[in-house]
Amino acid sequence: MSFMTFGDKSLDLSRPHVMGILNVTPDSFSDGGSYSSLDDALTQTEKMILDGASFIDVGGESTRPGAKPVTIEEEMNRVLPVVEAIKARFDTIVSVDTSTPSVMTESARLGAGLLNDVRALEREGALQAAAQTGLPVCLMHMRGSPSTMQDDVSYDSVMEEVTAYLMARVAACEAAGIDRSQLILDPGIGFGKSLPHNLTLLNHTAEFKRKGFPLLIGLSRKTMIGDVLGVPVDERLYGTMGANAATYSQGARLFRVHDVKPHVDMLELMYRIEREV
Ligand code: 7PM
Repeated sequence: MSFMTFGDKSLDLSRPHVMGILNVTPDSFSDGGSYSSLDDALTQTEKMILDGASFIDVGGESTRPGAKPVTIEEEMNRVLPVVEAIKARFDTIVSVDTSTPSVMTESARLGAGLLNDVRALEREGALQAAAQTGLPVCLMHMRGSPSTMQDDVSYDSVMEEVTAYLMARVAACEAAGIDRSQLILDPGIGFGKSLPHNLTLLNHTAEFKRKGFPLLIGLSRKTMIGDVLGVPVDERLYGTMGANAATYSQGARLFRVHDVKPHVDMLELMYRIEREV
């Protein structure tokens, strides 16, 4: 029915699922401590799994505006050992936040279950690499590139542009041999959008849902939450949960977050209320 298979595990996408964010960029680790980056990543992973995460999203490229681009070799060195170590120790779905074809190929070989690409497989060779893996893919909308995306943001209609872009990427995936049943869509909150654009996208999640694909929402602790509430990044949990709940009500079922347990609990209530059992 609404099951999707992510490598060695299947999930019922009629219910909510939380994707825990695991950053393996160097600035996300404290150096000089007794923990290695890998130990730190595994400790965080174990906690997120115990808290109820269905996916661990491993990302080795900082998409922060102005961040310096990472080389393919560097991204491979950051991501692949973590994918391998998680799959060796835990029964979970590893999602890989990458736009790099060789990272997709090698991650799949090491047991990753989902390719999560903020560039929607636009990089040279990415469509072919993703198709080769046979894995599901999350296609995200971004206007521009991470270095310039927030520079001057204007849309005639943000809903129309994001929808048209995602449908064009769906078509490109199908042409490359990726079945539409393998695709998840994401409006790309904060990626080349002003606050009103982000609010419009969130208020119209139901329209994306009508396209017939599972939806993933990634807004955890993002600038838009800070812009609305006037709070720093470490005080954005309640706002994040409210915004995620608003999209759950409109059919989103996959939530990419830093704070797993609060979302697992919130979403369980939303699901039970919807089911009345
Ligand atoms: C710096 C800037 C660091 C932006 C991290 C980010 C999404 C994603 C990211 C999303 C999907 C963040 C982002 N965001 N993948 N990867 N959807 N599918 O704030 O919204 O986590 S990275």
